[in-house]
Amino acid sequence: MKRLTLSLLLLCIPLLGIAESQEVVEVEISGMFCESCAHTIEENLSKLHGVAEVDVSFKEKKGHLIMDHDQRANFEDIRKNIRDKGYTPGEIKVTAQE
Ligand SMILES: [Cu+2]
Repeated sequence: MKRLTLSLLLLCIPLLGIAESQEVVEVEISGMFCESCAHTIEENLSKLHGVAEVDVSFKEKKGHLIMDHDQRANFEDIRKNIRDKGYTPGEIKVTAQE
């Protein structure tokens, strides 16, 4: 029983590590005129290397990217990815190291 508890603890340590080191990036996006624009950008951003999750809000005119464990966002790649779909990226900032 004691051994099982220890194994569980050891399993949890790397999981906590992942949770702490995930970077969240916020990017302003202009040029969207409907929900489907947001969806298009979202899909394209999700193809970027190291991106775990993407959420683009048409209302907020912003996108949020959660990076994979130990991956840092490349702002230039994000800008290029958005421009490739015909939209205009604005300010990009890291909002959290989750
Ligand atoms: Cu649209």
